[in-house]
Amino acid sequence: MSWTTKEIVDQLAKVVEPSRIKIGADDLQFYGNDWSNLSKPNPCAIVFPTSIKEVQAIVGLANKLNFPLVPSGGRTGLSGGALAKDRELVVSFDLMNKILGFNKSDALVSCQPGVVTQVLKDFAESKGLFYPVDFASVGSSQVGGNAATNAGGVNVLRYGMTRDWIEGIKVVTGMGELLELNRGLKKNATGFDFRHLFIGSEGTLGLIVELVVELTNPPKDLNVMLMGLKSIEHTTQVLAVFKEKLDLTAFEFFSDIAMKKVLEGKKLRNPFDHIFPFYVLAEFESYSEVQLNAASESFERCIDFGYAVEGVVSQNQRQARELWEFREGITESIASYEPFKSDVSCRISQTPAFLCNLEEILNGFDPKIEAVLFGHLGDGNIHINLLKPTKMDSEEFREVCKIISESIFNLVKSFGGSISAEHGIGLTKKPYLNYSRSEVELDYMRGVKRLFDPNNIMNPGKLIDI
Ligand code: 2HG
Ligand code: ZN
Repeated sequence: MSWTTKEIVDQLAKVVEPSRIKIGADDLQFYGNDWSNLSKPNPCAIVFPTSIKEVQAIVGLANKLNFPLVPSGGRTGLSGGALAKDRELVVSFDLMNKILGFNKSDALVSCQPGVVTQVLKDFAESKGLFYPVDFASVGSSQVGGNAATNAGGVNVLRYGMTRDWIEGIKVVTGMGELLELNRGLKKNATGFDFRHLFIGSEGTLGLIVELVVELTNPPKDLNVMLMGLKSIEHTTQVLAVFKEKLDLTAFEFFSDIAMKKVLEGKKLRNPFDHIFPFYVLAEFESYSEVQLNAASESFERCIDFGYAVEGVVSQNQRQARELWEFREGITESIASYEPFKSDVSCRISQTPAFLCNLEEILNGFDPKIEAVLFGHLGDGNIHINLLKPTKMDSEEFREVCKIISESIFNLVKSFGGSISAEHGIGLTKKPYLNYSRSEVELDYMRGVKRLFDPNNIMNPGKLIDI
């Protein structure tokens, strides 16, 4: 980029109030980074637009002067998708954070991209409705970022991913045009649905500037059951038994190391007398005796078949939240180990075989590197976090992890799975995209990128190069 920061800021100040352009070192560090903490952020400036017109003007300038943009929401991503490391201009949506409208009979809410996920969830609740996409970072992630990354989380088994709740979006393309896609329509058979190209595109095609989000009825009386198991294959067997009789809202699993780290990190009390090799957490609605009976019958069957050894079930909402802490506290509890993260998926029916192969692969590597397995088993999504041994140098650790993760990706490929179930490709998975997408598909992806962003100013270097 041949332009200096001053030149860019001077031009920007003609289209956005100067007080909404930041170049202080702390701001550059803060807004230029995401939770991947992959490398040192180095943006040229941060701009905070307040309207679609301003976003279009910023994109217009970026095209004219040829400087790259990085869209920025809550920056809770784990793949470096929102990392600005090459003097990009960060476009933060923090100030475009309004709920714009709500229609009860459509159950649709229109909002700006900077609305924090929890705010949308609370808004839905205030209307007697429910926004079902849920994950640990809902308190800071933003709806625009969720759409750009097609965020998943713990309720996908029942409710699907973010994509399934977006009934319309307005986007500013890489060329600065405004597209209004699908306009909240439930049915629309008019050809290519561009909305779905932008959802999950990680900001590489354009900027999402408004959304129409669908809400639904809230689930009733959620109950949570946590079970201790002897082996990895039992996790999927318990899932099969529970799915037969219950409409599950979540089905999660985690390993003994995960449990140990959470007990330590969160100072929680072990609900069992000892540590089991694996745990599963099942969440289900229990609005009548029927579901409660089905849950206890399923549990008893699991005990009889030897799939589960012990279990505890929540008696009220507080206990349900406490049981969730064992699962939701994992990421935070292992953060200090510089975890090397994988986030893979395969078909649900193939998870038993996949997990057994995965265990074999992991057993073949340095036992000093602890592998924490957990994830959303009910939708086939497995998180693998490799932990850095205290005595190992960070550089060496990352090199070993790359070798391990290539073996994992080969396994994923052999199962026709995905190298990123929900965290996205960003920078971290970009070199491996061909493990999940064919060369022909990648060519078409490049073609789509060129179509919407011919000057390659939209989050360049992420997801795919053109
Ligand atoms: C979760 O499921 C998140 O808790 C984070 O997707 C997973 O830390 C991870 O690898
Ligand atoms: Zn997850």
